[in-house]
Amino acid sequence: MSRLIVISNRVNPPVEEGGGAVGGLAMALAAALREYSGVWFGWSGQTAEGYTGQIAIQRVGGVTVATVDLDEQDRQEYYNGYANKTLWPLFHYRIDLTAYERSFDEGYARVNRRFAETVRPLIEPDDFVWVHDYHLIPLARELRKLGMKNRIGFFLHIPWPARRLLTTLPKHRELVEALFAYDLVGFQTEDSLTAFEDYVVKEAGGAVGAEGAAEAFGLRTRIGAFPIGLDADHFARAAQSPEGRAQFARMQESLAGRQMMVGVDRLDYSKGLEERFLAYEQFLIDNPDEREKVFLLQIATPSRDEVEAYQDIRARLDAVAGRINGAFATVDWVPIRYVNRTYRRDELAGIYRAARIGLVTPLRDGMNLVAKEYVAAQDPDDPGVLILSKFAGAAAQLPEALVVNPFSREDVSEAIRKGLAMSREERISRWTPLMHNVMTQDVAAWRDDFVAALRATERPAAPDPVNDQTPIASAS
Ligand code: GDG
Repeated sequence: MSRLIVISNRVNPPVEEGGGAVGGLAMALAAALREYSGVWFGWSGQTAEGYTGQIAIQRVGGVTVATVDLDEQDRQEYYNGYANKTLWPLFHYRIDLTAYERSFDEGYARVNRRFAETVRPLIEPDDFVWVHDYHLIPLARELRKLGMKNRIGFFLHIPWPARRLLTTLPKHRELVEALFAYDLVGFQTEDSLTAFEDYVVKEAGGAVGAEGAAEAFGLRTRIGAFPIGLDADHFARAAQSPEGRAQFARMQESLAGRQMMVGVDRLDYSKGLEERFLAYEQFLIDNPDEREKVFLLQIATPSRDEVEAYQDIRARLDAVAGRINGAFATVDWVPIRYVNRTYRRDELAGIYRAARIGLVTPLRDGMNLVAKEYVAAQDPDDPGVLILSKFAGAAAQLPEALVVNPFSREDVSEAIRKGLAMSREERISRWTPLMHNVMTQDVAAWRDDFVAALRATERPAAPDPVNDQTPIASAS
């Protein structure tokens, strides 16, 4: 069987069963690599003096990983720069935070070229290559330049932005053209897929076909929506594991008869934490009777803290949480428990299970796995209520949640009130289809759908306008 070579910016498979402070991407990829034998290649997270391209190979958590160090300039221009100061904010609709700096463009191109040269010798002719996320959009083009003919797929974990936003990027055409070096380009949602098609047709003068074919720049690729899922069964069991149960019991005890709402996020401006705190404050203002009967546990794991926008959001959250607690707390009640640390995954599962409400209100999110984790961890006989932003990719799959506009304090405040008052019967009837979706559209389904679609692609050179019979139509 052909191997799967996964390439992503960071390589961090979970090191211990149930534990590890890894993100959604890491959990998903480790699950994929255990299924197909293969290699996970990427940056070690370390910097060294000058780029050497020296690969370190290890077995971690049942997965073979191959990592390289970056040099300091690469880290600043590629990782902190183009990836996290340009593409991340732009793709999350924050042009106000987007930096357009030429040195970042150069660093991005350089690291993609270096990655291609370094990983090339690890790849055998019939391997499938699966590249992940916005850090590595030009990678296939660089690999093709080195003569690689393998099938290469790309999956974007974050939203694809609207055409008018994307065109604010000086080199937007080059970025999109690079995607056409892949055989398959996957998005989280139909919404992102449609936004991409809109660019292809209206900006690049290309065309898209009903069967997921896209053509532009004299090149052709296939495109599709592949919503990512959870390692759901595993996560549901984690809530019942000894650590999960212990954490659940600890939370139950600390409730002291109150209801808990929980938020778990990387400390990122896209997650809507400030808006969430303010909406909760609105709830406390609108519902004085509910004060002291409820609290919000917000776990916010520090992230990308070398980037100023992340330092700013952290400082703002400290201030807003402090102000709300100062204004509303009593001698034995604090409205927001704000925690900047990480928990083991099984502990998180126990925390989710103890919460009456899961508050997941990003301003923009590719998918959002926390929403799915909250659902998976619930007690089927007494499940909690998921409040979910309409701007999370997950909202398209989880319509039985209380779907809110995270920019509207009133909307979120109203949903909190409704969630706290919801009968057990209604909670069960909403949770049942949510759980069905989370369990069936899991990470294995995502992986298998993507890999099957990649295997099914045939790599044409450039389209042949005379002999080509594939119907391609303009998108509306
Ligand atoms: C990107 C896209 C897309 C958080 N705190 C702790 C902890 N976490 C874990 C959560 C969850 C993961 O981090 C976060 O995943 P998300 O999906 O919410 O968000 P991103 O990190 O922004 O991921 C996103 C995802 O890629 C996958 O495609 O869904 O839209 O932005 O799993 O549980 N985990 C542990 N301790 C913590 O304290 N163990």
